[in-house]
Amino acid sequence: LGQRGVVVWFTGLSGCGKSTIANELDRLLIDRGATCTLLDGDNVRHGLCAPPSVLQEEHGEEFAGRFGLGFGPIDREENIRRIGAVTELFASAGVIVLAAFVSPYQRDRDRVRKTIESSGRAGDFLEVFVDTPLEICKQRDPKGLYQKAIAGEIKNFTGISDPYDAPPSPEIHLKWRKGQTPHDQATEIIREMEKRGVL
Ligand code: GGZ
Repeated sequence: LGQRGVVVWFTGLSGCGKSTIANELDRLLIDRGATCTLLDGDNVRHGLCAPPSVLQEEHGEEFAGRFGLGFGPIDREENIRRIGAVTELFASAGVIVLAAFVSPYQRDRDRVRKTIESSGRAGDFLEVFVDTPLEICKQRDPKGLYQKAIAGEIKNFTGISDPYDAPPSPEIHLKWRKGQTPHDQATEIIREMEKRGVL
């Protein structure tokens, strides 16, 4: 029997640990011989959803304006829609997709869930809420973005000047605990995947 395609969708504030946990999970899954892929802001925002510089030079500002995405509400919606479509393609090819995006709006996450589940893949969308308190994310502030957002230099910043809808019923709820490592959290996800029979 081939591997089952599944979408593990991480959501949470900037700095909550989504990408770190997803990277750790990716490593653990590869060790088990799984075929998986990881999508996050670092690769997608600079590729699929970036104002493409080469085409921008060729076609002028209009191109970036029409197809490059920022962080306004409609841009985020389109960002998540594109990513959702890509995760569906991977899942239907039997790949385990790890998607780590702030994805702050419940409506957008639900739409991705529907996209996956309505293509005959009930149970193949696992929403992982990386529930790290805003105060901790602010303290970490690895890129100095919170500081800038608080100073008003970045607009529409999730948790500061833009809302975050906490998922009411995620498949996996990773509550922050002092001293817990990304490895512990990734292991918790593996256990839950096994329990649900997707691994
Ligand atoms: C939230 C922002 C913003 C604003 C730039 N709001 O911690 P990071 O840096 O590496 O992760 C954040 C990333 C968010 O991109 P996503 O594609 O995940 O967002 S969404 O799902 O909402 O479309 C952060 C950085 O980009 N960043 N500006 N205004 N995060």
